[in-house]
Amino acid sequence: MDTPLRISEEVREALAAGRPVVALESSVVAQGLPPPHGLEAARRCLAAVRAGGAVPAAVAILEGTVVVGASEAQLARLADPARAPAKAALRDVAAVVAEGRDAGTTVSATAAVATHAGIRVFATGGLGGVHRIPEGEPAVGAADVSADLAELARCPVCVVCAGPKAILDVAATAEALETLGIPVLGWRTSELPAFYSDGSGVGLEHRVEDAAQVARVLALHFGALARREGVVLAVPPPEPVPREVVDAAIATALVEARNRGVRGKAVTPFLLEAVARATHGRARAANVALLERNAGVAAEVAAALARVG
Ligand code: PSU
Ligand code: MN
Repeated sequence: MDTPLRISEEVREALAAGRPVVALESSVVAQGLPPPHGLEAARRCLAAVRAGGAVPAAVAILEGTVVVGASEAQLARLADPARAPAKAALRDVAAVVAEGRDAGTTVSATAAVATHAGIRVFATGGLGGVHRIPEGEPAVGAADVSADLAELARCPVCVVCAGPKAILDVAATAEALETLGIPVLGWRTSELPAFYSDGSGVGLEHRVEDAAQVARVLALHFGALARREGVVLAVPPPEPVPREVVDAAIATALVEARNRGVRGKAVTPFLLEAVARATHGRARAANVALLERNAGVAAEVAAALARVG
């Protein structure tokens, strides 16, 4: 059987030469942001990685091939809802490939593919995690927990994000990261950011001031200590929306999701869009800005890591 992984020439050459490479996820392009914002975000992320001195390696599934280093044209195709791309978490990858479909890859799938390709740094917007239980609903059965967490626990990559998505139970997600043994570093902050906002009330013990410091921690964690858990680098959003505004919007979005019976992998894109609507686009602008910022910081970290060796 042919390997379904296709690494672009530029990414392959950079990896072979030990030059910095940053993986990018694509579910945010395909499902996380509606047109034209998905493609705009993708373009800005690609440019930010290059400006930071690294080669972007956008991961996507196109006609059943897992592409590492997707081009802008390929990402444009994913951003077109008329083509109905799938949302591929890691568990969906084999089936989507077998079906020959297109898919955006979530954090879990992208972390696994990046690890397979030998890429150590990866940028996204917000991490998936433990979902909230809507008010009035019994806390029975398994909670909705993103596969991002379990997969990150077995992929030695540094995920640069603005913390867990604010639509989640951020404190519970922080606890889950601790249980899984996933280190969390605060980028010039001692508080876990919550995606749209710079604060969550959850303190962070390990604060880093620059990329060289992150690279030293990564070299110790993945190298000297030979750990396989990923590392979260939490970067505060550059255009934060005040927490009261976000919280009110999320409360509305959760009720809307429950009333419409939204379930499974549709929950996260639905909530993000509902929050964007309830904040008159403010949350969406914050989302795109933080994606770009995270891509830029990831490039700096990849460059510093390439220097450490
Ligand atoms: N970051 C964003 N927007 C997104 C996502 C991340 O700014 O839409 C995506 C990521 O791909 C993440 C996914 O893995 O949302 C989580 O989805 P779920 O909660 O269904 O696991
Ligand atoms: Mn889920």
